[in-house]
Amino acid sequence: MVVQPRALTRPLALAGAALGLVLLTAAPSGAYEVTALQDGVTLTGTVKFVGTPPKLDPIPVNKNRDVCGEHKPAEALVLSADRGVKGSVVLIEGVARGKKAGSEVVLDNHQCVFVSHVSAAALKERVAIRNSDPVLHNTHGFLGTPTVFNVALPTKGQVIEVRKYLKKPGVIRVLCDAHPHMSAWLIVHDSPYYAVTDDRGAFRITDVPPGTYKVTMWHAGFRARGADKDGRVLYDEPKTVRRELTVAPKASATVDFELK
Ligand SMILES: [Cu+2]
Repeated sequence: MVVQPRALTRPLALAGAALGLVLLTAAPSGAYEVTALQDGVTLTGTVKFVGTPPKLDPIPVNKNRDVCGEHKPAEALVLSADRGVKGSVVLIEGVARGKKAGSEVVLDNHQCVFVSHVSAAALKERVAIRNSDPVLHNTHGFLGTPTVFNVALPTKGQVIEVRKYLKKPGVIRVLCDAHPHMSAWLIVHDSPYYAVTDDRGAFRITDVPPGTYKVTMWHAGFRARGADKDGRVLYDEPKTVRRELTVAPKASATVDFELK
């Protein structure tokens, strides 16, 4: 497949998000249906880093330093002692029917960072943005170049539901218009068959209907490429690795990925 990124009218990181979007929505996406599952299988695996990881500098804070502090750690690449990769997203492609979506996803503005740095949700799953800080955050999501949601959260404890804005699957780049040091990713999938890797680089997807699937691992770009005019750190394009997987009834299944 030849991927033709659109004109780079946004910073490099956003152009990268556009590219990720093209890759992740390539599978046919009919409407997902919830059905009773009899032979659901649990898929587990890990994402491990291979090679020399880049050293990422802390990101300077340029506003509300009294509340936010001076710097925040870069979260584009976070590895465990044995090189498990945190914050990779694993997606089973093309699952037309199966389990119910999970509970809601909350993207929290907490101590002036997004928690979590990487989240995933199924279409129609409840997704909310929260502000846990006593300062204004303005959470702005982009699907490629267009805005998907743009919500001001001036008040501590405020929660705004954004599910209604999530109309198609893809990779949403989440920024804070008030704080250039803040960034996150929200991957919206066409089914509930997704997971985000934990601190050890492990993931688990339950109740997978038996079948043969493509499984995609996505990770945000993590090689720093300077900063834009607002001081926002830019990274290279997101990486995707795709594997084919056959899930047999009443078996367990494993798929491991490498990130380079
Ligand atoms: Cu903010």
